[in-house]
Amino acid sequence: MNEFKAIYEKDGLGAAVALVQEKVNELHNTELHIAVTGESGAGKSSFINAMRGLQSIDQGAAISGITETTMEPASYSHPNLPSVCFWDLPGLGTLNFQADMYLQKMNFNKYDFFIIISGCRFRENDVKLAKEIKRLGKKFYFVRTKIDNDIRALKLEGRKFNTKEELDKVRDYCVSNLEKAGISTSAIFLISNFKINKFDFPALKEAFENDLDDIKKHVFLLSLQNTTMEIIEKKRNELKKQIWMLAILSGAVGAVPVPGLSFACDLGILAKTIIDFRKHMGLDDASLQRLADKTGKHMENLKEVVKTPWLGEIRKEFVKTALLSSRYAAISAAEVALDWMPVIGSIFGAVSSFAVTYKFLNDVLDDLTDNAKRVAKAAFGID
Ligand SMILES: Nc1nc2c(ncn2[C@@H]2O[C@H](COP(=O)(O)OP(=O)(O)OP(=O)(O)O)[C@@H](O)[C@H]2O)c(=O)[nH]1
Ligand SMILES: [Mg+2]
Repeated sequence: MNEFKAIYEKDGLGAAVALVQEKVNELHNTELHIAVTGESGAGKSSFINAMRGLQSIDQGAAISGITETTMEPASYSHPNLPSVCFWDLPGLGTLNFQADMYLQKMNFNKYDFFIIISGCRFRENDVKLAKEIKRLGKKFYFVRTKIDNDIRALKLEGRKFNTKEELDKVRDYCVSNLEKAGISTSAIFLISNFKINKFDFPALKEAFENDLDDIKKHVFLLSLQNTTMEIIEKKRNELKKQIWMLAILSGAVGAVPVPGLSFACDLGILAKTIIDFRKHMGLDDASLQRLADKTGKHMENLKEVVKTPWLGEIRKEFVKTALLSSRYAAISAAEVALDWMPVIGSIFGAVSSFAVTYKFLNDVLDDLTDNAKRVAKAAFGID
């Protein structure tokens, strides 16, 4: 907003709006590339599917359980957010390269960070790779999959055990293996690819989030599946950050008076925004279907809890009708009550278009968020 104001004062409204458009484009176009490497059978494909909210039987899923002998990185983009891409890299051992040569072949520079996966213990190759990644200035995470198997085995043995203590044992074992091979780190995440809310999976997602810069973090958060209320809230906050910019664009770019509305706005931008928000909140049909498949629920049962008017095709006419409702008829700048409203007011003169669309998009987002929470509750049984 400060930048917007400064440019406005220096170069006028056109330049300031162009800046907003540029920022919005940047948010939409920023790519995130995550490399996943590890020996055959370590759980790379399963991990990539878990992060994309897919099952291995879904269309477009990475095939798991089959030893693939591809020598090239294979890319899997996120079903809702194609700018987020996971790369399945053949293990260093499979290719018999030195770590530096391997990384060069794998187009090292492309990735934002690396995940080194093992289904049992980390070996010399994992360490060689980690050291080279570090030397080249990128980040990596060690992820130990199949922890559910370790816990299940203890149960089958009929032993009494404390899960946390057992996890710590596995962790210590991994740490000491890595130390022996020459790298000291305590950041090892123990996960099950089939239980994305358990063990260290939530901590792993949080580590990614914290290590990314603002824009990449934004994209990463939006790519997460709605498995906890906290994730849904985080998504809401990320989307909220865009609203003032979208309200400016809808009021300023090619804003023509809409017959029946007392102000000019671009209904197309608003309709597109609602469709985007709905997708990010996992409420479009395709997302609901994937969730139903993954959680073994019936699609109808998930749809039952969705009570938003923003279903099906979002037509401009429908957006207009919503804007005409009494709720927005007499909205004032004071109601929007933002610190920077005076700036917007001074720029747009009549603030009505901005204030109404700003409030409107916030209401839509809040409504979609509430629905997303109900769906998560129905799907995962969480509160
Ligand atoms: N129990 C359990 N099984 C897992 C987990 N992750 C993967 N598996 C199983 O381990 C096997 C190998 O998993 P994949 O995801 O195919 O492993 P990959 O690393 O992609 O293997 P390649 O493609 O051959 O390199 C499959 O049968 C998976 O179902 C996990 O976290 N827990
Ligand atoms: Mg695989």
